[in-house]
Amino acid sequence: MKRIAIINGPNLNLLGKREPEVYGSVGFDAFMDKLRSAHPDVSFSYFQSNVEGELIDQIQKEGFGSDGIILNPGGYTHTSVAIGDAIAAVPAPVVEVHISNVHAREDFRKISHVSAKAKGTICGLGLQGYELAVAYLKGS
Ligand code: CA2
Repeated sequence: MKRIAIINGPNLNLLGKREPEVYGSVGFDAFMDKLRSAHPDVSFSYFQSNVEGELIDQIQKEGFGSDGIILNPGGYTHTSVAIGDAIAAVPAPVVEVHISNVHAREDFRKISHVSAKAKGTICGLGLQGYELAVAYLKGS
């Protein structure tokens, strides 16, 4: 069975509770239930943290223990060289996902320290971006 790790960064615990016009109205726990039912052949782990070092620890753990990582680093995308380094250091492919279209927002969101180290990036497609990343990692 494939093991796919989903890792969400800061503030994504607020999904479904705040700013639904930007990030939608579905919380991540409900979304994980849907994902697990749609893919009974995949073992998913889910981790969210607001702490940069905890995200790096999880990337290192899952980067050696899973078949692929779906990572939304939240605001750390635009600031964290260390998260980029962690992605480069692990063998598992990492797909970077953003719920919103970061290129259609403020200029600082156009910079990513993650994209160059990731296998690929999906942004602007809402939670469907995570589903597309699962489809990719299942086939890879
Ligand atoms: O679009 C994305 O997925 C982002 O990674 C989300 C980050 C933002 O800093 C990135 O530029 C793009 C922010 C996450 C905040 O999440 C919230 C969710 C619901 C309510 C409030 C914040």
